[in-house]
Amino acid sequence: MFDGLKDKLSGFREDVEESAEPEEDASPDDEASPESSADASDAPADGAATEAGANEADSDETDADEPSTFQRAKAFATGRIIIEEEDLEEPLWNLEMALLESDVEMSVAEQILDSVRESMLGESRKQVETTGELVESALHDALLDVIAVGQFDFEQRIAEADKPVTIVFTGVNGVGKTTSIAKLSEWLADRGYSSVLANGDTYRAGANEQIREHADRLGRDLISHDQGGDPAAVIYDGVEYAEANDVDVVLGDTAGRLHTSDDLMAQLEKIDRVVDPDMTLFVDEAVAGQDAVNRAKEFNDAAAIDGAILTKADADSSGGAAISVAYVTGKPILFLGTGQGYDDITLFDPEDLVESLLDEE
Ligand SMILES: Nc1nc2c(ncn2[C@@H]2O[C@H](COP(=O)(O)OP(=O)(O)OP(=O)(O)O)[C@@H](O)[C@H]2O)c(=O)[nH]1
Ligand SMILES: [Mg+2]
Repeated sequence: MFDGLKDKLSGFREDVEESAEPEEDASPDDEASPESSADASDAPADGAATEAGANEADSDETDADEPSTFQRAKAFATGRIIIEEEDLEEPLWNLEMALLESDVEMSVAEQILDSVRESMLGESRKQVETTGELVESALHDALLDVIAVGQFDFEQRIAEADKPVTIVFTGVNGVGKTTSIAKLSEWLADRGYSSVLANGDTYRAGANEQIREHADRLGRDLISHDQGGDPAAVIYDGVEYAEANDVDVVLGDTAGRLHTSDDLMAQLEKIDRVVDPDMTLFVDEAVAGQDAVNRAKEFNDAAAIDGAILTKADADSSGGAAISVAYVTGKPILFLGTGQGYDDITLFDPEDLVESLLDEE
């Protein structure tokens, strides 16, 4: 999962290490040991002079903000590294390219770059024990900031909500909505919550049979109407059924649609009006990368979503959608689909994702 992106992030660390660590000839051994040399303070500042030299009036070339070669060499001798803006220029450029190639959305890539730059340079130029550690913590924080946008505790929300909790699933065709409903029903059962499936996909031939198969296999009840019926009415019936039978959660499926198909989007509005669901979850496939990010934004604009499920993460190496969706929509990714089995669903944990992306192994 997300291996391509992982490799690219570790490329950034190597880039910075390469450009930040002093060249051989800048090591203190090659300088005339300036720290202890009495002569050094008398020597005219030549742009790479001693600390004393740098304080003298003739210090035009030793910009107070710029660490001198001596400072860098001294830092190096004590096992520390000074990161300069110019050290980051090329690595940051490469990082930006890597993120964009991995389908990270442009504004998200820029945000990551800005915060990496800021935390690596700080208010003053930073001295760090190792460049690798600095890169790691800068990337960690930058990624977490964008990935964790809007996160809330899904299980806690289910636990605290009045029952039944109604959740409607939307998205384009074939991304895994119905499969995710079946998986989520199982996920909820594992945590002690009962659920009923309601098939609001009255559009596609065979949709009833498909979800019926899942319901039978899982031993769940299914509410469905004939093909061509009103999706809002089916989900409404699902809610009534849940109320009458003390079922905790109603999982309402819908037909795949494009945000541009007006009549189908109008159906979603009707579901909103008639059922007033507690949550609308947008489902898309991680492998769709940038397309998934754009669709999440479009769906959220057309009919506000509360969160997203990214399916087929098991087949995605880019990771761009997983990184971008929350930042772009302001709504969190709540689950990752990681395979075709009922257990192949994982609660999305931004911290876990960041750690696995930065994991060296
Ligand atoms: N590898 C993998 N396959 C998945 C995952 N989730 C769903 N699938 C597969 O994706 C295909 C489509 O899944 P569906 O659940 O039918 O998708 P849908 O969004 O309901 O499709 P429509 O109802 O036609 O719009 C099926 O073959 C699923 O097994 C996942 O997390 N990983
Ligand atoms: Mg379906």
